[in-house]
Amino acid sequence: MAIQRTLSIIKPDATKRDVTGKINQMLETSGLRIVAQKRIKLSQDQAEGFYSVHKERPFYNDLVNFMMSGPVIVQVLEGENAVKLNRDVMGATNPEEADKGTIRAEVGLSIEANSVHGSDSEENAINEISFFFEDEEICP
Ligand code: IDP
Ligand code: MG
Repeated sequence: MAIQRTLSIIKPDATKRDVTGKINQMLETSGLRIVAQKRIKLSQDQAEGFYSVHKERPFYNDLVNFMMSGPVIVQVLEGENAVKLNRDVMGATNPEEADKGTIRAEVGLSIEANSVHGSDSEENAINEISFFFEDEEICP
């Protein structure tokens, strides 16, 4: 399996509770390197655009508002099989269903406030990374 990159977001519930270091320690310990990172407040356009695949879902408006409710950390992770590895370390969408030891099980609060986002395919990873980062902002 080749070296991949994936987009990770630390969500507002986690920046608010000052657990970004704990989350990134879990990511780094798993073998993922943070090769780009910034702390930003999402605009309405950014939050709506980023989650546009979910716009028909009943939770879309709440999700957009939640993602604008505080700062987020957007970051690019790099490593062997990074897309799936990040999803494995994150755990299931609902923290109540996430395996013990995963970020969502240890840190997540609810199915919405589940602390982290991770790209779900290599193709989406490429698109999501370019949503937030210019090539020259990525420093492997
Ligand atoms: P994922 O983040 O595990 O890929 P998705 O189904 O892509 O899960 O959903 C995107 C985000 O939308 C979730 O991480 C979560 O914050 C929110 N979400 C998903 N399902 C629900 C729900 O049933 N109620 C409220 N929020 C949800
Ligand atoms: Mg998803």
